[in-house]
Amino acid sequence: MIGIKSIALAAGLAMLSIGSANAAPQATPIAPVSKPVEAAPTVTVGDPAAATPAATPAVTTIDPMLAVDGAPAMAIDPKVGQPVVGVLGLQPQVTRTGAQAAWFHNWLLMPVITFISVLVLFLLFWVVVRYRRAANPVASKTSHNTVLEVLWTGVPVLILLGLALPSIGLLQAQYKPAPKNAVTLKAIGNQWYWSYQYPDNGGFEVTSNMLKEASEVGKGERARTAIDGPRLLATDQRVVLPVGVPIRLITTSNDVIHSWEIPAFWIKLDAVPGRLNETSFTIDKPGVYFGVCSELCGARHGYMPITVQAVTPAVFAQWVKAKGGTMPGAAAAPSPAVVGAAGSAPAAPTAADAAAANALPAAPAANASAGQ
Ligand SMILES: [Cu+2]
Repeated sequence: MIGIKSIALAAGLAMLSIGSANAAPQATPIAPVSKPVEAAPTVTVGDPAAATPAATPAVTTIDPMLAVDGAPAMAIDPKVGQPVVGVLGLQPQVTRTGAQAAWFHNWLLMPVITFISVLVLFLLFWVVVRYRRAANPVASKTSHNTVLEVLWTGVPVLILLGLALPSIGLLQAQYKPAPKNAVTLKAIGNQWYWSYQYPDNGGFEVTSNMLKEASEVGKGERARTAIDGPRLLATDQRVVLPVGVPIRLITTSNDVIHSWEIPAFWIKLDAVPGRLNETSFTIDKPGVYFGVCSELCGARHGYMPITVQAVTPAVFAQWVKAKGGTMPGAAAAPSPAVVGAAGSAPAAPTAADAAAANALPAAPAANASAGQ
């Protein structure tokens, strides 16, 4: 079983490496993060289909911006979306829930915790010094003090209440159901890689494997470069998501429990076999964000990272098209398979495509919210 998987993986990497030789020089100029992204929307602001015919009608699915693996080439900000050497604290948050949580952590929890710890430490020292035997030979016999007892019960209760209120608000924000116009990303854990489906966009699937170091691959195989991201975090295929659009994240697993996590999104959601977990978030800033599987899932648990590339909605639409998918709002476009279904709602071909293209049936999202 593992043997077959690793052979398939090696074959896939080898195939990717053929093209990566071409792609690398294209992406090499490490431009400011936003540059490659901002350039594209001007091409296809309205209907993504409108811009392509002008260029080369024969090769409409390949966007010049896309690297060979289909992900738009985007430079990485080494201080955002990944751990930084020597830096403490939470990663810069790029979702509203993340910002709320970071505020709660940085400006409420940490000050309160620090104050209480320092106060208790001070009291301990004070008791040790002031009431030591030499300084205080006759000990007090006091055993009750009503005012003190009311205070040391009441003050902690007030502190806990002050923490509980924003905490409950944060909990609620983290599990807020996604609105109707959300883009659905289904993350499926496998031993030991992630696969992704876009049920709202034609149900195409993306498989994301960790990129190995140059010293670990055979000659000619694709290895990690600085453009891909840090060691153990870079993947061969990035998950592409639009910024400013609510994302409905659904997780499940094909084998054991995994956990899909992106620290910069304040997202960590278990991927459990036979079950759908759901949450939602909205990314506020374009960029590349890294995460790892966060549930001990086996021997290669440490080698199934997650790479999300957040782009503008227009670029996302281009990417979806390049992957053979469809945008929910767009008219049933020049896909030869859907000639007959011109008038029908976009949802119908989407579901049909998903069922046909994927061995794993796309379970209805309704179950997910019911399960929560
Ligand atoms: Cu895992």
